[in-house]
Amino acid sequence: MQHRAALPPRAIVRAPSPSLVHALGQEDGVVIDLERARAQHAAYVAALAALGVEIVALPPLDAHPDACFVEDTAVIFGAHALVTRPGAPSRQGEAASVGDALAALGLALTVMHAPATLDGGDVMRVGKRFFVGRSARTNDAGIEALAAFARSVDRDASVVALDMPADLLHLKCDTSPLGDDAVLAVEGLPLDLPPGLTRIDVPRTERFAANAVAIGRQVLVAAHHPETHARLAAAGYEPHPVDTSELRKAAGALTCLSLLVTA
Ligand code: CIR
Repeated sequence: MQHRAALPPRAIVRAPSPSLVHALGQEDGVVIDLERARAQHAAYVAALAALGVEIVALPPLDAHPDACFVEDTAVIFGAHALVTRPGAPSRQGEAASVGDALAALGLALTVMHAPATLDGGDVMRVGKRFFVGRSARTNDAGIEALAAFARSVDRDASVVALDMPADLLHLKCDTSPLGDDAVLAVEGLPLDLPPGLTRIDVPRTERFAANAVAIGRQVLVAAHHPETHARLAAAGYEPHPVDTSELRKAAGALTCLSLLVTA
């Protein structure tokens, strides 16, 4: 029997367009420096590539100021993808082209329809368990659509919904997976983890660093959060600090800038 060689991880990304300066989530008086945001995005993509990730770069979408935050437009589970209907109406036109890119990579697509809404930033998968935030962006119909998708791919998949406080955009602002057997989570976040999973707590003072991107034991993590870097290193991970401070002005963190395909 012939075995297909394992593919390297791939990441869908999309550079910010000039309209990023109109992105959602900016606080009054804060101004995004577009050139700096572009440079930080490019450095983030370069950091992924340096870890052996193949980059699939989609063209910027000037009609959609938030389009660089590709994570919100799909949930990937093995060789399957759920193309979401993002909760912000201005973002719903972003998803189709991401779906096309995922299909071109060989993933089987399921497409979410109204009235469901769900942002990928609200979904954290650890192995076969999906944690999903019920938030201003993700509604009950979206959670049901996620559960149906997950169980259609693997009947043992489970979905745990968590109510997000009004001041938290997405679940993954406070927690993110480190592969299939560990999570990074801000101290005090209640997460019912399956037995055997490791939890690495992030101090409240470094909350932004709870959102990190793991490629095996290598972890892209927010720069200037030394205690989190130290805790990752102590747990056997290699932290790679990246600075995305301009994208943070639009409520973006690290996971939101890519969609990882590993199957
Ligand atoms: C938004 O409000 O939709 C964007 N400005 C930020 C999205 C961040 N997405 C994510 O963390 N998954």
